[in-house]
This record gives sequence, C-alpha cells and structure tokens, in this order.
Amino acid sequence: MYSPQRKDFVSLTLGDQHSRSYTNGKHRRQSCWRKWKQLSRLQRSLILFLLAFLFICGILFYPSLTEQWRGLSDRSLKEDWVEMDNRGLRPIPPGLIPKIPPGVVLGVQDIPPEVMPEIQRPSIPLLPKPPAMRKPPSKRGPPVLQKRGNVSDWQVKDGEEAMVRRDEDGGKEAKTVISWRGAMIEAEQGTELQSTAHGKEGTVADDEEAANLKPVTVKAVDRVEVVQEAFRHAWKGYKAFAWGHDELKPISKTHGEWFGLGLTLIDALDTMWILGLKDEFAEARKWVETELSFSKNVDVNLFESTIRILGGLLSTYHLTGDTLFLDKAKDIGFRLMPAFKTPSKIPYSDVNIGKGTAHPPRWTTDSTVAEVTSIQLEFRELSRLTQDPQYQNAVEEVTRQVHRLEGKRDGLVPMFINTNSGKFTRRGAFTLGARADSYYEYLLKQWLQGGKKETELLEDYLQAIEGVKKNLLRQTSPSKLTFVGELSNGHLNPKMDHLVCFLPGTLALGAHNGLPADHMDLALQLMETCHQMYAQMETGLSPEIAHFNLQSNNGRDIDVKPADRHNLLRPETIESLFYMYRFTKDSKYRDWGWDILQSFNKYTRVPSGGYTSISNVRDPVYPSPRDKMESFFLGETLKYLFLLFSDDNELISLDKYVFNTEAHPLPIWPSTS
Ligand code: DMJ
Repeated sequence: MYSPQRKDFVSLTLGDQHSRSYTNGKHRRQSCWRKWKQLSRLQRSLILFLLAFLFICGILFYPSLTEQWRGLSDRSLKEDWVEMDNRGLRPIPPGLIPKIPPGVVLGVQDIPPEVMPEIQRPSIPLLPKPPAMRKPPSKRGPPVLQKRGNVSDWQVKDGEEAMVRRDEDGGKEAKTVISWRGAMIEAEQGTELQSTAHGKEGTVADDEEAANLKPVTVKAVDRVEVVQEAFRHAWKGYKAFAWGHDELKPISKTHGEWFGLGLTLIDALDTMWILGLKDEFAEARKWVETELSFSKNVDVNLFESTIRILGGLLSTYHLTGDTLFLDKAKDIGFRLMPAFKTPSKIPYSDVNIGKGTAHPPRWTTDSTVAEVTSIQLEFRELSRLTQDPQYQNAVEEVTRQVHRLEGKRDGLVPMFINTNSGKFTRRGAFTLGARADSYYEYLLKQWLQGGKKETELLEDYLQAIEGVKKNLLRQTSPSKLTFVGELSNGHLNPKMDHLVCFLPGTLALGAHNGLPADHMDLALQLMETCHQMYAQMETGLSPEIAHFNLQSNNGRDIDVKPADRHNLLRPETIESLFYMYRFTKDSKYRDWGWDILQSFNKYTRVPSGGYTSISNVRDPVYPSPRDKMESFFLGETLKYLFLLFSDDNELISLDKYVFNTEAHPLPIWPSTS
C-alpha cells in the first residue's frame, strides 16, 4: 500500500489467496490484464524497464554461458584427448621433451611435431634467419616430375640429441641437425658443425658430441619437405577414415559428409600434383575415374561446389592435361546451371545436382554477395575450354548487375542480395570478412584473368580499395597495427575476421600488376597485423575473429572473445605470406609461415593421421580439438605453405596463373589481340 500523495516508488499489491479462484487460462489472462491496467503508468514503465533490463542481461551473458555449456559437453572429447595424451598419442604440451631412442632411424614423416623447432612469440624470431633453400630446378613443368631428396633417410645421431640427413647416395654433404629442445641448428654450407654450437640450451651438441659427429656440412631443414610430410600425414588420416567422403574427423576416426562428393579428395588433387606426391595423386585420380559421380540427388551450395569442385577439377586439368578432369568439370558445371534460373538472374545458393532444381535457403530469398560474385573465374574458364558461352554469360550477368546496383558505399558492397529483386538487402553493414570478402578478390582476379581489358572490373576494384581506406581502416593502441574494421549503420566495429587476411596478398598482386604503390604499403601493414593475430596467441594460431583495441587499457592490441577463439586451419594469412614473399623476397614472410606450420604441427596434428580444427587458440595445454579437418587445409593451406617455401618462382607463376579463392590456379588467358 502507498499513500496517494507519494507515487515515486512501486508497490505491487497481491490479491488474497481466497479471492483467486482461477478456473481456466482465459480467466487467468483476463485477471492479469485487469491487474496490469490497474497499475499506474510509472509502475508499468518500471516493470517494462526491468523486463528489458533482464532481457539485455540475458543476451550479454549468453555467449559466456554457452561457452561454459560447450565446455561441459566437450568433456568427453577432452577425456578422450587426455586419454590419448596418457598413451602418448597426441602432441605433447609445451615444456615436455620427447625422447628419440638412440639408433632409431627416422623419416621426415616420422618426426613428431614436438621435435620441430619450438615456437617463440611474439617478437623473438624462431630462427635467426631462414634456411637456405634448395636451388630451384632448372626445368619448368609440374614438380611431380622433379626429383626431391629422399625423405626417408634421416638418421638419429647421438641418441636424442641430433638428426643428420644423408644424401641418397649415403654421402655426408648435406646434413641437418635438430637439437634435443627442438631448436633447429643451422650452418652455412662448408661450416664446421662445431662452429654452430652456441651454448648449452638449444644447442645441438657439446664439444664431445661435436667430436662424435665429426666436422660436417650442415644445411637447413628443407621446409618444402616438411610441408610434404604434413600433407602425407593429413592424407594418411583421410585415407584411413574418410576415403571418398567429404571431410575427415580425425579424432573420432570417421568422416563427415556435406555434399557427399569426396570434397577433400577433389580439393586436394592439384595440391598433390604441385607437391609432387605421385602415388597419392595416382590413387586419387583412380577414385575420380571410378567412383566420382555427380548424378546424385543431393543439394549442394553453388559457391562452395564451384570454388572447390569445379575450380579443383579445372586446375588439375590444366596442370596435368588429363581430360578426365575436364570431363568431370563439364559435368559438374552443367549441373550447377539451374541455380541461375531466378527472377533476377542472381543465382540461388543451393542446387540439387541430380534433379536439376535450385532454391534459396529455407529462411530467406537472399543470396550472399560474396557467393554470387566469386564463381566467375571458374565459369568463365569453363566457357573458354568448352567453347560454350552459357557459363560465362550467366556469371557475367551477375557481375553486370552488381556493378550497376545502388546501395554501395564508396565501392563497398552490402552482404546480401535478393534473388527476386536483384537488389542489395540488409544494407548498412560493410565488411571485408565473411559474406563479402571474395567479391573484392574476384574483381581484381577477373581483370587479370581476362588480360587486363575489362576496365569496369578494375574501376570497381580501385574504388573499393579507396572505400576500405576511407571507411574501414584503423590503427590499434598501443602498437599501431593497421586493421580493417566493420561498418554497421555508420558505426565502426573494431573487429576483423581472419578471412580478411586474404587482403594483403590481393593488394600486393594488384600492385605487382601496376596498381597504385600505396596498395603495397597497405599490404605490408595488414600483413604485419595478420602475423600478429598468430604471434600474440598462446598457441601461435590465429583466432577466427580478432577484436582490436583503439584505446587499450590492458596493454594489448588484440582481444579475443570466447566465441571467436577457434581456428579452422584456414589459409588466408599463409596465402598472403606467399604473395608477399614472391613479390618482396623478404625472408621474414617465410619465417612467419614456418612458425604457423610449427604451431599446426604442435597443436592440431592428430597422431593417427590428419589435422583438426581447434576451439581455443589461447589454451596451449588443451586447445579443444573440434574433430574436423576442413577440405581447404589440403586444398589451400598446405599448398600455399609449399609455394611459400619453394624457390621455384615458375612453379605456378603469378604472371601466368590466377588462383581462385580456394587456391586452385587457373590460367591467365592468352592475349588474342
Ligand atoms: C575457403 O573455402 C575459401 O578460401 C573461401 O574463399 C573462404 N573460406 C575458405 C577458407 O577459409
């Protein structure tokens, strides 16, 4: 009760028990409604305010609650992981040193990841300088035909302390030494081993050991061989547990299905060819020849199947000249065409490749802008090869429409486009990350693919980069890292998807092709930021999304929200490192890539075969394996690592090929004029 004069507080009067003879729901609702009407406006406002407050609290705390819940449900996985750990079956936590029994002969494929050089972060480089690479082969053509060193001829010398690699003929001229801590010891050709010993910890050998080893010439570990070994390890898991299926689940030793089309196998075909893995390629080719059928009643995503399957088959055809892959490419390309039968000619996201029907997702008639604008390289190439213009016409109609559309902001595009109206929807949000990223990438790459003649593509690309600079670029505090934020209704959100790390490479590719030099300046800065997204994490692996501090009160430039701590073995940073190294020859980019490979080996490698995405890049003790190896780990990540470390600039020359957004190289069209 309250006095009529004082109404600055709330009083809820509950009726007495006997007066509440509720008979049914309706009566109860009426009674509640009457009570509600009896309240003063102030009381009602306060109650509504309270409810709104509780709702907002719920939303704010939901991510951390779900994280906890997920932590609980992760428990059995965690127990499995610990069980594997107990049995010595998983990458050991940092600090534990594996012992290699004296006299054991190791192949590179047998080197456990923990023996690999230890990662030092953030500012101390892993190695004082990058190892000298093998001389590039003088002949051109597929590396599959090039002879590489025999990787099985690694020998342990002096027990756990050092490994010496012998030449195929058993000679001693090329040797690599790995210390017991895993720190790599290198020396120049012709340098005596003893002169490479710098101290006790992290040093290959003391005087006695050096005497045992005798003065020998040592050289750096061949990084391309380490990538080959990583591929073989991933392939071993895929073969054993997921052969012919879409994805490997390496921890549960089974497979996951998305389209049911052997996605990992197809995505990995050209990687095997480029890495020179003949046997693996041959067995995969056999599967494509005898098992792969697109005549299936299955819904596939237009974009994903274009970039992974069509792109993978086309590039493998170009690299090998084997028409099996062209025939398969024609088959899938043709089956994807129903996606373009929409009122606007902006394609639907999903196609049933068996029935020849297409549809948008169940909840919307929108398609994603990146998805409809990042299928052009592949369909254009299919038309060129088949001399059938229908593919090129369909995708270029999309390009034409998007070029003309209203709703861009300084060349930046919204994330959704409607398949009925052909207009952008949900305008107001602009990002270089998910749902828009490869729109920008394909503007530049189509211009290159077509011989730099299609000026509208170039104009749109140049305008978009200006739009990025004007609207999205910021620098962090305290270290002034440049990043690309997201714009939401005029408000800048200082977060960046790992996906955005394709941008330094694309900018550098543009600058290499005569676009403004300040594109290269921006590429250099963004490359540093993407590197820091790895280097500043405890596992040395980047989170899916980084939040950047504009005014740091915790001394850090980068924060990671609990929901964004996962790493899916994505390629974008390594992709950009590859471009940056090719164009600058600055060895730091190789070292950064090497660090990432070490971290993949340390935290994501599953001993029975395969690599797994992880849920927590901030926890080096238990990074929470997610039990999934994405097909792009083989299609892109390992391919770009190999190309980054290869000294052969002609191996997929950037003046002859453009990579599609799934790292499948397609030829730049020969000039007809
Ligand atoms: C790949 O499928 C492609 O690179 C795509 O453009 C973005 N997402 C993945 C890799 O992260």
